[in-house]
Amino acid sequence: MTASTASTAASASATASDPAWLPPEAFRALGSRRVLVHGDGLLADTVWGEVTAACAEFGGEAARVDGPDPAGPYDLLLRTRREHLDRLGEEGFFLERAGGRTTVTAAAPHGLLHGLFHVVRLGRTAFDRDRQRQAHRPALALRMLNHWDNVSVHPVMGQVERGYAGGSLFWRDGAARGSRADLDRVRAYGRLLAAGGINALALNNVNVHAEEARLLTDRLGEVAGLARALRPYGIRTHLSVTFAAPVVLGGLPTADPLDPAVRAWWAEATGRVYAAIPDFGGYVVKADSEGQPGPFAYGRTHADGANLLADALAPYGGTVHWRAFVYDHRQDWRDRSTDRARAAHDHFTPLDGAFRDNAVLQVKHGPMDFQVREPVSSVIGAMPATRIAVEIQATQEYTGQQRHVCALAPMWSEVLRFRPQGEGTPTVAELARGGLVAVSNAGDDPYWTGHPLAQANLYAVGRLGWEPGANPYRLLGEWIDLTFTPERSPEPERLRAGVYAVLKDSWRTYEKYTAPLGVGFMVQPGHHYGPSVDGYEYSPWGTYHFADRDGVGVDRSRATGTGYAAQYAKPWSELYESPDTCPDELLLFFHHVSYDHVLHSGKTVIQHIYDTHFEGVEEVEEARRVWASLADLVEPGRHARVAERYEEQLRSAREWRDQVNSYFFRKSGVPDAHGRRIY
Ligand code: GCW
Repeated sequence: MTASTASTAASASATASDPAWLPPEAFRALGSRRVLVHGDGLLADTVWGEVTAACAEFGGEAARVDGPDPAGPYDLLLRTRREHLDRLGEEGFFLERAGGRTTVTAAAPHGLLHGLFHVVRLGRTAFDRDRQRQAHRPALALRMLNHWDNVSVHPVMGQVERGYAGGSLFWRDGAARGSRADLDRVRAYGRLLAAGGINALALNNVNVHAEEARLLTDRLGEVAGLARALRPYGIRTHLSVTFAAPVVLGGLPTADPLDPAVRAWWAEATGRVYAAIPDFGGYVVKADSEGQPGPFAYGRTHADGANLLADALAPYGGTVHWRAFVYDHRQDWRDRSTDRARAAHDHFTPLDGAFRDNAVLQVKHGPMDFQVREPVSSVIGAMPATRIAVEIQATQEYTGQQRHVCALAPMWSEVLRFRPQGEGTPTVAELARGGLVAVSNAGDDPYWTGHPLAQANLYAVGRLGWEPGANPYRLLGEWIDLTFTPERSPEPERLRAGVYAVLKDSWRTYEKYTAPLGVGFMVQPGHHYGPSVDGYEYSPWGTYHFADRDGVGVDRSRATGTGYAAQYAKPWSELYESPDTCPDELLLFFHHVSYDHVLHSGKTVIQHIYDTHFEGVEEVEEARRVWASLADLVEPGRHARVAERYEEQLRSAREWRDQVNSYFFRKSGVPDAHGRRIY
């Protein structure tokens, strides 16, 4: 046994950014013990760095050992044993405790890293009682973030498309961040993501502009530099690419996926990527969607397109994530037969079985576009022979843009536990063999996410990908315990309960004061913040609510509507088909009903609209009050930032309430049963 005791070690999180869910304090239980680390390679070095830093901080002792079963006194052993690979995979680990010793056994260093962070999450409880050996393995092999970052500031979208947390973590002034401090921050970001369970990240926007296209070729060095900063925490780097790359970068006359010169171009370009980044993850592609080029221009299918890239990546074990977000964004609002909700299903289900194994179809969780309430996309259960990845949106484009508190884990959890074929059949998480993908909500803001409480969403992505059946409220509690370390607070319970109270129902609160009963949109066009009930009503985007003096909602039934309800398997197709059985929260997504239609709740639609909008604002007022009451327990900077955002949330929620209520009062002429103020 070779041992070296930690004396000084640079803190792995040395950065100006907020420590988020990895404050030094979270390492106290581990760092005050005798810890042995066994394992070789980059990620084992990372584990060793974490352990030595923690021990230096809290007075423990760290030693790195050659053999997996050292003698001598220790409290925690973190070891790798290759023979468990079948059972644990690269990322899994066993945890056990006996005879006063806690042992993490992984088959590979990546598993060791996850095991380390698991011990951090457990804190003292990792050391206070015996535990039988328990295996931990991620349910979804790929847990990925997509950054919608541009290299430069885009004139309309800013640097990060739909970004609410400052500029990009990866680029500044048109060049990849390369200073020591910048790369430290990228590394710290990778560290946070790894501690939440993320293992992959696409660096750039799926809307690929000219500069970003070149990341694939002459700007590849920038990608390699960023990949180097993320690699020590087990985050594999992916790139969004343009389908037109052979034309715009290669000078070919066509990007036709069946053209041999095009295929050769992709093979060569991909070879160069792997020469520079041997563990490169693969490509993300938005094709034939909102103006991005794609295979339709050549009369080819999306399977042809995806397979072209899959074939180029296959020799290196890479994957293409091909997005299913394909719809007509230049539709005529007068045309009632075209339904955007149907589009992905109509385009892609006929192609089931036609995609290569390393071509993953990345499907947004709902059929429209990340609204606060949508049904689960019918595509997810309809393509058994295709590897599906489910895409969720951590960046709060339609859920308050990180000025409003909206903890999304409860919504994502509903999606992941939904069973597209009904009781007794696989869940969405089980069907998502291609992984869970989230659009990141992080940027170069010191709190990473603009709103400090939006960190909870970033945290939940990887945790739910790892364990989709986890209770999302437990994950909120876990995030609070790590971030706020209440056990170090003079009043742990008041702190924990207060933060929990403002997060717990925040998604439903947001739903209450915005678009009702699943109808969606009603946001201001373009930037999508704040109410505009008719903002998209006569637009080409396919997002309508059809309110008139008698009623509201979109008829998507088979019998009289667009037929979207029939794209589901039973029992959902039947349940959604009739307003009598359709769940209240999705009623206006699937049906156009009169204002006096009575919901299962016993309320009329119009009274439900009034009630929820008044309640939603009251809930924000209450949350703001609770947050204010925590001023003495929360670090002042963080407290002030959240308090300030509550002012805006409340202003905006009142605006939503008054516009939505007034709009429907004016359309329907039905007064509020409780005589409250409507304008
Ligand atoms: O939600 C919409 C956004 C676009 C985005 C698009 C997509 C990256 O408004 O900004 O483009 O979805 O998912 O491709």
